[in-house]
Amino acid sequence: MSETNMHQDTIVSEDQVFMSGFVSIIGAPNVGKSTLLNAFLGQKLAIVTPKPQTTRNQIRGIVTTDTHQIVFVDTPGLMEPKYRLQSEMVRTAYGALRDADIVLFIVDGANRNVPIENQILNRLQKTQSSKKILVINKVDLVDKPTMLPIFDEFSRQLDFDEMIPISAKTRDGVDLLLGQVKSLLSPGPQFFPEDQLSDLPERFFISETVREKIMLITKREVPYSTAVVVEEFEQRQKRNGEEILYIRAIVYTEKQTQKQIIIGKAGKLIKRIGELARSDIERFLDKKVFLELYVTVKSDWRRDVRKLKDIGGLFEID
Ligand SMILES: Nc1nc2c(ncn2[C@@H]2O[C@H](COP(=O)(O)OP(=O)(O)OP(=O)(O)O)[C@@H](O)[C@H]2O)c(=O)[nH]1
Ligand SMILES: [Mg+2]
Repeated sequence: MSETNMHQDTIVSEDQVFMSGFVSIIGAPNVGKSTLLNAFLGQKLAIVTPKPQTTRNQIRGIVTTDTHQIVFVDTPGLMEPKYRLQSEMVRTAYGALRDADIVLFIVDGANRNVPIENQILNRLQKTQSSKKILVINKVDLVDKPTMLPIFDEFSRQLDFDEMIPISAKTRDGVDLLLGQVKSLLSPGPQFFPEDQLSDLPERFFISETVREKIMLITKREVPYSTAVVVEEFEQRQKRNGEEILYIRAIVYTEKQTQKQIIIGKAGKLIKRIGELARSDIERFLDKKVFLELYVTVKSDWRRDVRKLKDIGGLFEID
């Protein structure tokens, strides 16, 4: 905590100082990081699918009360990168360690990924400035006693501030974990207004929602070769005076065959993707939405830095 920050601390009452901090959620792909972010927020902010490598960016979700503000940072799953998009995802994930006051290291208790876990432990051993919590997730899928050796194993490798078994899906242990996070916070300022849920623009959540539906519906390489960019986003008035949010989004694929798969026979699949996404977007924004989707090919965009910059989302690539 810097001197300047200390001066901005808000006194909540005579004996209570406002507490705040950045809490990064890291782990291997598919361990439940985004599910946990959503569980903390009590609403869906980050997309979730059963497929690994769903999240591609840092996604900040903010929890504010009278006494504290926690900025949770969801990150892409860590892996051995094979192409540029993946190496940007890894960079993005480890980048979230830099500013973290607390790190939540999430491990899937039902499906271990030891090589990546060891790599993360290695990084955490060098990240001395942040507090660390080991979170074993998906305990709804395993017998609790089988967790004990896992905690033992990790505690021998790193001195965690806390260790906890949870189920992000059923919320079992999530409030306990939130309590642990709060108890590790330091005095600090309120970084964001109290009613702000995230610092990302609405168009990011719109494109992510479309991408989620594509990831859920398509198979093999298609989910990984797809990116979505919102091109137009404007409030319009229909002839009957009704307000509607008009959204035009482009779905990028790498190959003509992938484009055909996403469009589907007689445009059936893209229609279904559009319907599912529209209903989620309407719920998220609490507005009536008209969503128009176009599918186009941008060959090898995942491997091409320039193309990645244009359509890869929020990466800052140099
Ligand atoms: N049974 C069970 N499933 C869970 C739990 N938490 C998450 N899942 C499921 O695990 C899958 C992956 O969840 P995500 O939240 O997308 O995982 P992630 O770590 O964000 O994955 P990436 O973004 O790909 O790195 C989804 O099918 C979730 O429903 C849990 O506590 N129990
Ligand atoms: Mg995720």
